[in-house]
This record gives sequence, structure tokens and C-alpha cells, in this order.
Amino acid sequence: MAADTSTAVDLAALAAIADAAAHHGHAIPQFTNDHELSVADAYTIQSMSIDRRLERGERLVGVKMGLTSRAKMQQVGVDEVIWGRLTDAMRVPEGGILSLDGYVHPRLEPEIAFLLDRPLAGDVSGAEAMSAVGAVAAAAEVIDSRFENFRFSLPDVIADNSSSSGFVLGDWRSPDTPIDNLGIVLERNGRPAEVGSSAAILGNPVRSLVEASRMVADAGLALEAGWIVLAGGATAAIPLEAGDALRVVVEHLGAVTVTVAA
Ligand code: OOG
Ligand code: MG
Repeated sequence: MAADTSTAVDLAALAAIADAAAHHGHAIPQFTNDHELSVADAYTIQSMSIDRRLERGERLVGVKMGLTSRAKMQQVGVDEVIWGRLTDAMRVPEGGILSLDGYVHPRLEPEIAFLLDRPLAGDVSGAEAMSAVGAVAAAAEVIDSRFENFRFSLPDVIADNSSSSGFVLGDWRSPDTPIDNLGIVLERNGRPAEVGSSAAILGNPVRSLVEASRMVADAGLALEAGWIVLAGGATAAIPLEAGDALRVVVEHLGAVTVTVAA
């Protein structure tokens, strides 16, 4: 790696590049090809790039956890849990049509979503985390790395807001619904493309919420009442092609569908 160690990295300039790539849907070289970035630098870039979205009028609506399952870690070759910020503009309506305009090389993965009705911050137990949850739902996430060939290192993907791009939420269910071992099927055009279990998410998706509370606190933030937390994909993500009909079915939680524009 030809890292530039002689001069301080301009984190704001990299944030502007990450934001423009996400905004216009174009691929960029990995930041770590040319810059030595720590994980802390990468979260600063993420925060600064999201600030640019907020300045354009978007609103923070929650966070997504990433790389919380072996399947996801293996698919992208990064084996650390990460998080990213979700804004209202990323919401894709359930049952809606997704245009591929503005994406680089989007993929879709099954998710479980938490809706918080109380704030959560710092180190909490699983029971404390669940007591802040107002509802749970089946969900799907559209991820889209802005890096060429969907290849990145840990600091790259964090700086790129953990590939956040879009999310689809199913109907909210009672937080009393057990979610520790639910069968998950991701269907493409009526056929199963990926099959898994919610147990693949850190052993129990609640652990992902505990991690979210802890990791977000490291950035000086708290999870707020009304926010959504995505627990992370339980299976590998699949590439989206024009005309695809995608459906995520989660046992006891229901299904979400999205169709890619032809
Ligand atoms: C990174 C984002 C990971 C998940 O659920 O694991 C993620 C990526 O795969 O590009 O969203
Ligand atoms: Mg995800």
C-alpha cells in the first residue's frame, strides 16, 4: 500500500469525495490506496459526509449495523463490526419500484429492524436494549459501495457510511416477538437466493443493538427515540439486476418486497 504518511490527511476533502460519489452514484478508488486512515479517521469522514447530506435537508432516522454475521464478513473480506448512519432519503417504500439510477453496483440483503421508543446510550445489557425497543420488523437493505469493484478495507467502508444506500421496512410487530432464531429467506424472482437465520447475527440480533448503543456512544452519540436500527445482514447480499423482484421473508415477522425497475 502506497500510503501517504508525510502529510496530514484532509478528512473533510475525503468526506466531500465520499458524499459526491454516493450522491451521484459514481465509483471512486479506495481511500486507503493513497492515505493511511485509522478507524477513528474513517468515522470522522463518515460523520462529515453525512453532515453534507443533512445540509441538503436530509434527516437522521437511525443507524445500520454491518458485518455482524460470518456470511457478510466473508463476502466482503472485512471481519469487524461496523456501523453507518441512515437518513430519511434512504427509505425505499415497501412494495415499491427501485430505480437503479444513482447506484454504482447495488446489492440487497435481508435485515431485521428495531424501532426504538426510548433512547439508548453506552454500555447496556441485552435486556436493557430490548426495553428501549417499541417494535421489530423484517427489512431489506440496499447496500452500494462507492468503491470500484465493491472492494474496500475496513477504514474505506466506514468512511463510505458502511455502504448504506437504501432500506425497506416491513410491518412493525410487537417487541415481544422472539427474534433470536428466525428463519430468513431472500427470494429473487420467486426462487430462494439466500437462506439463513437471525441467529447468524452475532448469535442474536439483540447483541447487534447492544453493539450499536456502545459503538455510537464512542462517536459521542446516543440512539434516539424514534430511530431505526438495522441489525445487519444474516446472509450474503445479492446483486440487483433490472427487472428483479426481491422478497425477504422472516419467520414470524413477515415479508418485504421491492422490484427493480426494468
Ligand atoms: C458493508 C455493509 C455491511 C451488513 O448488513 O452487514 C452491511 C458492505 O457489505 O458493503 O450492511
Ligand atoms: Mg446491512
